[in-house]
Parts: sequence; structure tokens; C-alpha cells
Amino acid sequence: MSSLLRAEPAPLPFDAATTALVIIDMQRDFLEPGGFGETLGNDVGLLAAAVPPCRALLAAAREAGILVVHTREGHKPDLSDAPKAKLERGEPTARIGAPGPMGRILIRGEPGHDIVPALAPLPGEPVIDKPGKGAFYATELAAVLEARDIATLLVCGVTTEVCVHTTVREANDRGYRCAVIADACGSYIPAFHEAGLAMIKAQGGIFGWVSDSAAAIAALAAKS
Ligand code: TIU
Repeated sequence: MSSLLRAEPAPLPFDAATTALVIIDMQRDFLEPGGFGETLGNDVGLLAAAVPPCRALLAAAREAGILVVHTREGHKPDLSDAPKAKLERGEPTARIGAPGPMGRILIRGEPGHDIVPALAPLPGEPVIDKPGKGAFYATELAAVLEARDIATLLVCGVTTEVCVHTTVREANDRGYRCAVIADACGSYIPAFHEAGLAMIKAQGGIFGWVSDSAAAIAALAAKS
């Protein structure tokens, strides 16, 4: 049974049974002071606006019974999955793996690596730990989606132009229809958020669709 999501550049038909919500990297390390985002010189407060729409969308997805997937960017404590080129960037005292107020920066198992409490995964919801910006690279995401015959992804999270964009590009090349939920995404650089969304939906939706949380929530509620 098909539903219709109001989106740009055109409405997107989807089947709830083959649709997943993918929430990208809504981690304390990106959203709270003292984490990775702040060590990169960013104002992490700029991401706060994405949390309420993300939370409402998450509730609607759970209510509709669609697959919910959470992702987390981070590395093993021994940094064996972190390329040298990634580790070298930033101030030496505030790089990936360095101690910070929320534990070692961007390291699995540390408090800063956790998803923010407002969006905490429920038992049974897959949590994909990813070493890169894209959620498909070196992860089990493809297998998780294939096992459920997923065809359409509703994508939200942070940051719009980095991990959301990379994941949507990866997903598009793998044949998924991706609708990015604009107000449930955020960036440290507002102009990049806007440009990132514009890039996705330009050229007739060159690698995806752009919608918003109100439209997605309505479409999920109306699913038959
Ligand atoms: N999750 C994600 O987007 N990782 C980043 O490093 N983003 C930045 O914008 N820095």
C-alpha cells in the first residue's frame, strides 16, 4: 500500500513496510559542549533546533511501526579503525581519542559518543557504529536494510552537509530513495545546511528529495 510524502522537487510515493527512518549521529559529541563538534571550533548550540523535530519524527516512526535505525560516528578505543589522515586534523590536545569533559573524543563507549537522551534508541532498534562520515562505509547498514527489503529512507540528523549528505549520496548510489527531513537536520554552518538541501533536490532531485518533519509525520500517520 502506497503513501505520499510531500517533498521537493516532487511528492515521493512510499510504502511504510519498506521505509526506514535513519537518524544520523545525534550524539553528545556533536550536540553538547566539550565534544568533537566543539573541538573543531563550532558553536554546538546551532544543532539544538534539530532535536525537537527529530524527536517528533522518531515518535511518529515508532507509532507507524517502521524500521528505525540510529547511527553513531566514532572509533574503537585503540583507534585501529581511524585513518591517520582523519586523526591528524585539529588541535593535538583536542583530536579524536584525546580526553575531554565527556570522555575520549569520538570514541565508542565514552559518554560523548552516546546518542542524546531525547533521542535514545529503544531496545531492538539497530544502532550502526560507523568510522566514517557515510553510514554505509565499513558498517552493517546495507545488510540491515536488505534484510527488511527497505527501499525508501527518511533521513535526518547532523550535520546536513557532512554525515547526512555523505550517507544520502551512498544510499542513492545503492538504489534507495532518500527523503531528507530538512528541519530535523542541522549544521554548524547554516549556509551549508541550506546549500546542502538545495543540492539534493536540484536538477529534478539529482540524488534525493527534501521534505520536513510535519509532512513526514502526516504521511506516516496516514499510512494504510
Ligand atoms: N556526523 C557528522 O556530520 N560528522 C562531522 O564531523 N560533522 C561535521 O560537520 N564536522
